[in-house]
Amino acid sequence: MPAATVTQLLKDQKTDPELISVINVITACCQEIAEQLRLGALTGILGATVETNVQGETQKQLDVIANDILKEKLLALPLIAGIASEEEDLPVAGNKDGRFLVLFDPLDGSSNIDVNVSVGTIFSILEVPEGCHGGEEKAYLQSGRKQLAAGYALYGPAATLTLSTGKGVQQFSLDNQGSFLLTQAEMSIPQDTKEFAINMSNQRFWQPQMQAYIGELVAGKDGSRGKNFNMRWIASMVADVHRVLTRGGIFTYPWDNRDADKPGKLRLMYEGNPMSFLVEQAGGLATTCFGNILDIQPQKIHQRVSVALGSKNEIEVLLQAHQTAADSQ
Ligand code: P6P
Repeated sequence: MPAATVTQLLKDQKTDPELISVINVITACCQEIAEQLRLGALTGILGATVETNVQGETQKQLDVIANDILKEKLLALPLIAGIASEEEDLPVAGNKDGRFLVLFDPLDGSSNIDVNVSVGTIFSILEVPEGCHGGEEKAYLQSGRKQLAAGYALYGPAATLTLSTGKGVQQFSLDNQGSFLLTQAEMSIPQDTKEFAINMSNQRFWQPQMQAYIGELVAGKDGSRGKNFNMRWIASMVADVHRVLTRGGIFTYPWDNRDADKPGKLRLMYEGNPMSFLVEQAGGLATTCFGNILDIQPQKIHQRVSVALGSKNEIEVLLQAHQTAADSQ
């Protein structure tokens, strides 16, 4: 029996046909982005532009190309009321009678492109609230619990699509005819782990309880945990989170003590929320260390969030470290 396509899987799950149409457009965009990436060096589209985005980050040519592919194809769909992107200062209105809002990071981890390390596309789908339209920021300021679907494409040794509409997490692989075919029907995060992902060079900026927790992981058998841990850091959230979804672990980009208004580097609406949706659907936890990420009521479309997500039992150890610190204050 041939492996199911995205459409077949979603139909089997009795997904709203209009939501299937939106996901199919996103999937087609990811296929096109995968092709652009594969040929990048040959077509001269690697490297940076002279522009910076709203985040103050230098835009790679492929950031702009991926963003334009998603923006153009989604806004051409009458079902789309609007889009919001890491690469767009403001939301872009679509059809005034449209039903869906799509938020995306078109090429997450793009600093890795020029060194041929995995990057990805992250997306989140919301319904436009009654009385709102897709050109206004307030339409998008919904908690992560309101997501109808979320997922990412990972452009790695294989191009894969990981997706959830709230009925578990499924993974698809891109075949050589340009179709994503089902390769994992039910992704589930192991509850325990010996692997953690963090950028250790920021250690001096973490809160004391995070420094203590990570210190015990680094201490391994010689510390209170009594077992050795491994560290991984790809500096591409999609790749690090995909490893966690596949074999467990924790991924964290913690609170930064330097700026109370900038609680972390990652963006809530198109990184934190979609990834947290997937992680919870796969049996893991996703927290700021002070509350569930999916419960946050957003205030700004590009607002940042501190993130710790992954294996349930390990996240609970981290949360206990924060609770103990709070109790001692
Ligand atoms: P650092 C990529 O720029 C990104 O937004 C995530 O994909 C990744 O996890 C993180 O930033 C890497 O940040 O500070 O290690 O370069």
